Amino acid sequence: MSWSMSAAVALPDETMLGIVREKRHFALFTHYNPDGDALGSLLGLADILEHAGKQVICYLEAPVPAIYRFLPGSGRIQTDMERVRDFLRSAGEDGACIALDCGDEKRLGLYSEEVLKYPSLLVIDHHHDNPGFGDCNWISPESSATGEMVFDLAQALGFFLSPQAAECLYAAISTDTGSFHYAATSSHTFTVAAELVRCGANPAILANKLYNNYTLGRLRLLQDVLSTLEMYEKERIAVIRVSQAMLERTFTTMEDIEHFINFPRAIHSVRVAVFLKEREPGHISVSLRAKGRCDVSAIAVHFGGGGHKNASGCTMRAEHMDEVRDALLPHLVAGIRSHKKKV
Ligand SMILES: [Mn+2]
Repeated sequence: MSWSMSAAVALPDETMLGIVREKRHFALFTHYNPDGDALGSLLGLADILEHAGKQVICYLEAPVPAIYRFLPGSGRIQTDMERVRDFLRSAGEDGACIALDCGDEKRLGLYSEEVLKYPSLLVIDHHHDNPGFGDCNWISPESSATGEMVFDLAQALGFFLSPQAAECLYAAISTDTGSFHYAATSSHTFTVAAELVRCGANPAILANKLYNNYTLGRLRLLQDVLSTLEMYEKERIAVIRVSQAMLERTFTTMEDIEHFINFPRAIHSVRVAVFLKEREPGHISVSLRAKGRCDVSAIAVHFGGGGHKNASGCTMRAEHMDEVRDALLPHLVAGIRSHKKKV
């Protein structure tokens, strides 16, 4: 056995490095319903670019979810697209847009078409099925999180990493790897995490802010959600659900369900965990999390969604959540069985 460098990861090409080095105005975007990786990579990159002397604007179509408001810089995020338009207009040729953690252009949300039309759009993402919808694309499915890629980008350019940026990127990686548990966690992920800690990210403080942050209402909501647990296929498929009535009863919102899917996924026999969410009556969103090699992104794509092989989602129209479950089950069973045969 020998000491070796970190696992091979795709680094940004010279075109992307050149654009980030030379342009001086950047509008940063991430996906709607942002998670820790979306927000952490957005705010981390904003901080890094500003320390490199650039002007930066960050856009989200809705306010930052409460549990991520502790991230340094979260208060700076614009929800007014007109401000972004002004920024890009005054930047002229010196401006670029960057889409972070967006598996496809639809994930940009309300203004995706407008962002796509912008003459200089960079895409930085780790979703394996990203079509490369930008003018310059860096897609690295080997990376555990977009936050990990932002670190690699900063390092490739020799840009300074402040303690605030380190915190944002550490939060991005910690959340997208399920605290360094998921399959995409590589030796490089730990190398990056170690560097982030060296630059000022505090793992214990961040773990408390990210995971040990429940309100009483949120714990009561978890009680309600776990009481819906259903098991199928010899306890290899677990299904939980959340309804609008549960949110009302516990004075919580959909933001409070973050990470709940890890509970059914934690059952030793479970290969796929399913979370059904009643966004509004007749409008059900689905999260799928696989343990092992069942490809749940293929199932999500079949129903008009997308994501990673072991973490994906889609949205369906149905009167009742039972209908959504019944539509999904045959695909989940087939997914688990097809994998078994290959082994
Ligand atoms: Mn991500």
